[in-house]
Amino acid sequence: MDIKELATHFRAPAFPGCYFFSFEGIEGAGKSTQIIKLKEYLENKNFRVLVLREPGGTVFGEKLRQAILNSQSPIHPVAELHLFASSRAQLLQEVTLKELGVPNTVIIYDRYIDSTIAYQGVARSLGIETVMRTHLSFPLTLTPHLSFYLRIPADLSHTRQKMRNAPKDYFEKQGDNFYDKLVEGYDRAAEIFSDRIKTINGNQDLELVHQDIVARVESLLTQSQETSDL
Ligand code: Z5A
Repeated sequence: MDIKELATHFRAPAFPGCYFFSFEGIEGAGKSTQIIKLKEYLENKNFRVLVLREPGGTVFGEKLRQAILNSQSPIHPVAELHLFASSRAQLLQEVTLKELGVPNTVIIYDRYIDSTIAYQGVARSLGIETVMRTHLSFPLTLTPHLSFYLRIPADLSHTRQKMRNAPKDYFEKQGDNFYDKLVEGYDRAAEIFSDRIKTINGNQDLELVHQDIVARVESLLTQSQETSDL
């Protein structure tokens, strides 16, 4: 099976009137900032919005998050891959699938499988195919309806990290080359899942970033409404 064929095994969950979105990008791309703004926008449209983060979102997932982000010794890339996939499977089963059963719900993930493609698949050199094969069992075959990839160059990520002046976690200690590979990884993911992933310029005023995201969301909502009216 080649990568394009592997991609056909992934699909968005079918809960009419409910939506699953994810935000992607390297550190400092603006994910948290834009998630807050989109949540507010959707709540004003009377959606019930839940924000979940990866890794994490469940008791089990938060323990895995601490294990990796606070690790003082190197973790094998294969161990990283399975750790992120474990946290994801648990979050999908324990929270996401259950909550999407409640009418008018939007689930927003702060990172999802495209982070695994970029970080473990490309930057850690495991290969995109390996990452996708690890996700071939349900519920890991579920994808968001839309993923917003906030694209910024590696040097802007460093500038924003410096401005924040917080202690560096496990991945933030990696060198410049690692960040260039991450950008390459996200670009590859956006090519493979071109229908789902919307690449947004994260290097513009945050209101303009928000408007770009809202335009994509509105287009999906209109399309879904037209389909349900048929
Ligand atoms: N990881 C992995 O390896 N594999 C996986 O499968 C998954 C994750 C799921 C989780 O990190 C780590 O796990 C992550 C990848 C790895 N690597 N690291 N580190 P995390 O959740 O702790 O951190 P993060 O996701 O990278 O969050 P972040 O660093 O906070 O970035 P952000 O949420 O994208 O950015 P932000 O907080 O919204 O903005 C950063 C700053 O920039 C802030 O001061 C903003 O005010 C400013 N900002 C934002 N937008 C703009 C614009 N447009 N203009 C100017 N300034 C802006």
